[in-house]
Amino acid sequence: MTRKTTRVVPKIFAALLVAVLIHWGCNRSMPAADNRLQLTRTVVMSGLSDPWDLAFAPDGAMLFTEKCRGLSVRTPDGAIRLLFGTAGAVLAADDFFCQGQSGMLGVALDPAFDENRLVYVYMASNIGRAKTNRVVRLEVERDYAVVSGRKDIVTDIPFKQSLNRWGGAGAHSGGRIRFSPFDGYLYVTTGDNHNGPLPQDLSRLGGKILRVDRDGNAAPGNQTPAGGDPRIYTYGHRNVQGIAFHPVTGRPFASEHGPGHDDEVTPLAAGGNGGWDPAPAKGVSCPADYCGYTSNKPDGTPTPMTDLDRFPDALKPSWNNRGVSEGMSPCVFLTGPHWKGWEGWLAVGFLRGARIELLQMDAAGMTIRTAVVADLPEERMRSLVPGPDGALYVAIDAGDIWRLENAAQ
Ligand SMILES: [Ca+2]
Repeated sequence: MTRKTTRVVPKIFAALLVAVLIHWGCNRSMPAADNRLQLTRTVVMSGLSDPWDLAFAPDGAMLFTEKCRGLSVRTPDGAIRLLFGTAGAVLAADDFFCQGQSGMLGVALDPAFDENRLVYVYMASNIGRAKTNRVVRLEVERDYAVVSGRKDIVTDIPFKQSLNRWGGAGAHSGGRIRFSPFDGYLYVTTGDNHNGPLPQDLSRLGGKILRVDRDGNAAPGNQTPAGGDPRIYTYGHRNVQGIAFHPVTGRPFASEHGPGHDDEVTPLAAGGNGGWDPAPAKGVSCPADYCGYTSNKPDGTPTPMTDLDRFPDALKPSWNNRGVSEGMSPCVFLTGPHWKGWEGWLAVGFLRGARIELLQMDAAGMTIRTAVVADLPEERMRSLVPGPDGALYVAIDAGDIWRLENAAQ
């Protein structure tokens, strides 16, 4: 009996130890059960046509873009007015058009909007021989009844002119525009147009993040590599859909579509290379000279979103969506004490992935923990913008604008 007990006790102890280790391991590798942010959702508007972006004025007005229609406002009294774009707008734009992923995309208000009434949009234009994406500045009267003073401040952002093996015209245009509350300059995200050499070509503005002043001139401190267009802040990007500024450090972060692998969130630095280079290496051939969905290397490995072999000093991503691509779209930091334990997390929207994910970062900007916004309808999340009331506003492709409020308040 004694001998039997001495054999059993170590076995029980070993089994308990294994159970404890498995439990500890699971807790370390799997999201905790509370890793979900519960928010209260209200539908603010519905029936819109491909809403793409939002901006709030100090008076409470909400400006919003619809890709094929233009820029509109919902005034504080609830009236809705088409301000700029298609026929019937307060200011019509004959050159405005939509095609593929392009049209009336980002919108931003000047940091001094209350005084100067300047609004900026990113739109497709057919002025001139080749179609372009451009940043257009407008002046909107205080009653939103008059729009004037159109000035196209960045006129030479490349546009994919025609269909090729990889997709239709108007693909990969980028299109988010945001003023940094830290340096006051306008950041403009662009796309690679399914064009192999474009992201690493420092003479052209596709596959870049630009940083300009309110007249479209290069901002000081861009540190563009010698000989490059001085408006370029970072280069080597694929199709940047979101840009946000860390609430403490002011550092800009970009969110970017991957090509079937590796959607990326990347902390940026002036003059940095995002490491995307879909041009074929010597001896490699790709349809339409674009290797974005295949391999740019002789060894046949997929073209990486951040190619540290070609560019050892490339900007390192903070997060790569677990090696998959789900149409990562906008991003914004949650700011303000009402977000409680979630204050300072980055909210990231997904199109095909149809969710809002939350990233917690360390001091270096690397993601250390993720969570999701719980119980949202599975919709394509196109725009995430904080409102003046502290809530998070969301535009979805299906035509709604939602207001999300922290239920734990
Ligand atoms: Ca990259």
